[in-house]
Amino acid sequence: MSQAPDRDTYPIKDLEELGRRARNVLAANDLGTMVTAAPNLYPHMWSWDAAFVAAGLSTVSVERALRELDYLLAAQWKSGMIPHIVFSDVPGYFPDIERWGTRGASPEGVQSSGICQPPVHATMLRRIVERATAAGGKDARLADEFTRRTLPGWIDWHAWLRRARGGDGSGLLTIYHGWESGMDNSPRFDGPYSRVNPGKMEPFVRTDTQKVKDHSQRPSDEEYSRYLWLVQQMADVRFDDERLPRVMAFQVKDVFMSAIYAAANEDLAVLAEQFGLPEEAPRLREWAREFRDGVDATVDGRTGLARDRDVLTGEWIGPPTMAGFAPLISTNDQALLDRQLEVFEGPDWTGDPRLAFPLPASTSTTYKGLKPRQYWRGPVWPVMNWYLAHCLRRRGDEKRYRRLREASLAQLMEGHFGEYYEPFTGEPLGSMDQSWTAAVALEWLADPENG
Ligand code: 9WN
Repeated sequence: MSQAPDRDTYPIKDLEELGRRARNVLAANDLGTMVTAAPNLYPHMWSWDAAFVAAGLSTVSVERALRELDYLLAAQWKSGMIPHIVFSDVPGYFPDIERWGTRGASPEGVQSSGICQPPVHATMLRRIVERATAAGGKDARLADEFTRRTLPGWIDWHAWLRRARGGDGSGLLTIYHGWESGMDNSPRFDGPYSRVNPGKMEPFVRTDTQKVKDHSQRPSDEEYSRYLWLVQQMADVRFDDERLPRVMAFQVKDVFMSAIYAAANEDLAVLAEQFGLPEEAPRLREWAREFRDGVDATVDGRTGLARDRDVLTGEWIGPPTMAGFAPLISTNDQALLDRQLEVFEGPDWTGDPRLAFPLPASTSTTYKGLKPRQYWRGPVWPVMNWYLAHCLRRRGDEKRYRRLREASLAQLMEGHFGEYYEPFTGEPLGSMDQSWTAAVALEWLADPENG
């Protein structure tokens, strides 16, 4: 099938059934304190997953959605960093808290990893607040109280990103680990990782490959040894922000994360104005401008795609991955936006007639290094489809939002809520019942007009 079926293709009862199953997935993954990222493979809270999960939860319960964000924010480090994992008591994920060496680094009673993930939180909070405000009554009151109380924490998070990762005037955030991008083994990072040479470290046993039986769907052992080496490098300097630039063997200017940050600063500025901290808005808008410009400046005129940069070699990063569409998230330049949309809908991306559904794959489907079943090297990630569509809709592009919605619903209708999907066959891969996939299904199902 090369065209997404029209909305009318689905009897309303099938859509209701999809929604019922998505709500069940979130309920089953809910430990009460947190909704784990996936039932088996990821039994903890992940930072950007939690933000998307909260948006999905808010279609069911605004109160539960806000609790999710509260739980994440309670793990914020003194520096302002929001860690990428907040650990539950459920065993079975590696690297665990011992391997991270972060015991005591988080607030009392919380255990976390020592790196961050893309800052989608303010954008998702704004989404939840809008939904709650439209609902009125108790939901609106809860959202008002929550936003006023937590705004300083979210602003500290953004200030940390600017200070610790983006204060060099480039308008781009630095990551010290591929995990920070959320797109762990994307071909974007092949060059930088090829220069990471693991030294002496404790042996380790992976748990992910015990859970995902087809190992070709996960990163390789060689990739994992580099991931673990970087964790050790950070632990050796006690995750000290000042020392990381001097010791880390992996340092990349992440263009996708920078665009997310630019957009989230705009959203945070709006929230600050509405909920009692208007004096913060100008500096948030200034960061938005700085990073929007930083992202725009990375675009390769030949391909129309934005690029990451390897800080250690100064080189631009070439492979055509979905990170190249960072300007769709953040740019204000109409000509650039038009060019990006042309590429996005062209034969190397959603216009590839071989696709099961016209959705963006994590790596261009015509790229020679494409691995259609392997994680961030080719599969389609439902959560990214929704996020990009949300950004387009924010610009008023309802037509493209709906197109992506139709294709996404067609993809999700098979009902497993896969972590990612094979682009040509539509087969669900990785973890099943992945929370953020269920969450975005609920978002798609929420009334597209009134959202
Ligand atoms: C490492 C939880 C996370 C997502 C990431 C995704 C994957 C972890 C892993 O799962 O990463 O952080 O163990 O593979 O790449 O985006 O947040 O769903």
